[in-house]
Amino acid sequence: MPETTFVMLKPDAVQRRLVGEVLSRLEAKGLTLVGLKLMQLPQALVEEHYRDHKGKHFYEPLLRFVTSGPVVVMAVRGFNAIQRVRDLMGATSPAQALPGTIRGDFALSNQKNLIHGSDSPESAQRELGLFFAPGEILEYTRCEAEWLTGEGEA
Ligand code: 3AN
Repeated sequence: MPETTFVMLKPDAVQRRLVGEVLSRLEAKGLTLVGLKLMQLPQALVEEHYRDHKGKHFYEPLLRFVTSGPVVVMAVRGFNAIQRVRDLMGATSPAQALPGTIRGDFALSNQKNLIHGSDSPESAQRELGLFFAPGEILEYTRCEAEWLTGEGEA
């Protein structure tokens, strides 16, 4: 099913100049970029984004980390995009993230694990709405679409 998911490249990805590397992995997998911004996130937005983690031991440090520098936020579209981005990301912990995944290849800690991707259609919708205004997510047809997808896929 075609889906749009929310992806954030956290401050460590920007500081370590891994934005291009991560973006090219998403593009190489056939996913389509339909929204993109560099942002310095306000505290309130990060609190809302991570509201499910409130009270966990890593919550306050996570807020400090994610507001410590610019992040890149993206809307990424494609067939089963939510799960495909999660597969490309790898496990939360770098100790468990498999080689070949973004975190498996580059992440160094549970906190500084480079990338966030929505984990369900409900969170994708909620998170896209938090970070993108109406009109900032674009619809367009990729010229090579028919060569990268099978019948019934997008
Ligand atoms: P994921 O991003 O893999 O879906 P979540 O949603 O469980 O992981 O956690 C959200 C973010 O909180 C993670 N990306 C990471 O930055 C941070 N985090 C999660 N677990 C830990 C932990 N045990 N210690 C420090 N930070 C953590």
